[in-house]
Amino acid sequence: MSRTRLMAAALIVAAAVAPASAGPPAGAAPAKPNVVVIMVDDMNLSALEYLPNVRSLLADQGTSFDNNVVSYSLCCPSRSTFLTGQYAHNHGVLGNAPPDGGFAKLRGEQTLPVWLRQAGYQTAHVGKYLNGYGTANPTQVPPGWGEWYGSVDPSTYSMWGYTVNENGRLHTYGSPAVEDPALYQTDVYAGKAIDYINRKAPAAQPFFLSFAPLAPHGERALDGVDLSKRNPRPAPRHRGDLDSVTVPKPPSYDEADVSDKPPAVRNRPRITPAAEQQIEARLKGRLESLLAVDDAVARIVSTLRTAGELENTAIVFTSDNGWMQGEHRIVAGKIVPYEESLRVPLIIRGPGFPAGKRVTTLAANVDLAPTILDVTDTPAGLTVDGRSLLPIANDPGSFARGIVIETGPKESGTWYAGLRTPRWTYVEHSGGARELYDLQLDPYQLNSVHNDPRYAATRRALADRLATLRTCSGDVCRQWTPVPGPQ
Ligand SMILES: [Ca+2]
Ligand SMILES: [Ca+2]
Repeated sequence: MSRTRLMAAALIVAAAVAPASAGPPAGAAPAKPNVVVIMVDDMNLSALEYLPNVRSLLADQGTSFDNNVVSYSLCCPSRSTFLTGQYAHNHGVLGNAPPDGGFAKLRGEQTLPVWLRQAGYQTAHVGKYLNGYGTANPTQVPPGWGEWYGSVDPSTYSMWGYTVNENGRLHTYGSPAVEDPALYQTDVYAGKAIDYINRKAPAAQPFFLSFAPLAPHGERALDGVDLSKRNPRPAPRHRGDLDSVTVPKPPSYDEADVSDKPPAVRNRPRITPAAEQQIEARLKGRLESLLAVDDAVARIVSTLRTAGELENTAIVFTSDNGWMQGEHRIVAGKIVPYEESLRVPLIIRGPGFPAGKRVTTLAANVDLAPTILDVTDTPAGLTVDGRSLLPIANDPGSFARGIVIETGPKESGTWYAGLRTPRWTYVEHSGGARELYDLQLDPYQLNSVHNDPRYAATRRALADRLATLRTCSGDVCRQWTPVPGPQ
């Protein structure tokens, strides 16, 4: 028998056993929703106002978690929390680089894409993954990803000249110094995301797409160079669009009295005009780079709509950590236990998330995986520390909880562990410094009350809760006993 006739015979057999219709049988559960996670890098909450598509297509059509924090405000630990639903003290990725952290530190066999794939999802990742990815083996595809377009470090940190592992084959887009509009990182990634959606939408099988552009994170090669240059560089079409922005100056900007703060802040100089210029230059690069992300959001939503998948797709928009720009005299950076570093946007549009709703209930990045698992009816492969935000989106209530805020490892010499609750930020620093802010009375964290006798009972109670929660796992992380206010 010829090969063609063999195949024809096989097709006849397959047709005989296949059901007459591809649709679900009557009474079957509705198709599982697709999930698209858009995770930007180092975006602080205040940048949201510059992203009209994120606001109109995601926030207005979905649920905004306005009080959302990350537990460890640094790329690799935070992204590992997204992938596991665990605090850093459980997933063990305690930094961006070996030996404490980095790509190699995460146990990839137990992560969200693995669980979703086991539950019948098609999966894909586009863009930045865990720090250090590709340095040891640039063609490696981490477990769980059916399609893989991961940027290889350190080229990840360049808007041009980045190398992408495309399902095992390396492709470099342009070169760092040539600003070819067609090869701008965010746009190229968006093209891959859209192509994936278009290819996967017709299938009955749902998909999980992780989309992770570098913006608004700085480009490594530009750090410390000519301040007239944007860092990161925006797409050429957006350069200058936000040239008129000025540095926001909340009451915590260039904090005048830092006597309440630990030495790391107390020893910082006031912000000079030159430092303010640096902050402003960085701000323009950051915000203008985000405009391409905003365009990508519009393209992704439009593609889902055209494909008929928009109403059955949960779209998550968030950042791995926040960003300081002059608050408490910190000119640039993250990792610190202050609101601008801890708080990031979290918007979820999709089935079960009410349109235009704003939720002030405390949420955190440990909730991302539990929420996605809930939405997709998928079991976790390990003990998660967060909780699903799906019920909270529908019935926020005002339940109290304490989110662990932490850095590490303890061996590093400089670390902190603390709690962020709806009302309090309490921090225990290595070296003995303490901070306690009453966010209800002092939302800008101008006056740490850790030594104020009226707050002694509050501080004792928070220290007691932290002693349990700093090593918590699973249910223990979700338990909370109320803390007394000032006496
Ligand atoms: Ca980051
Ligand atoms: Ca102060």
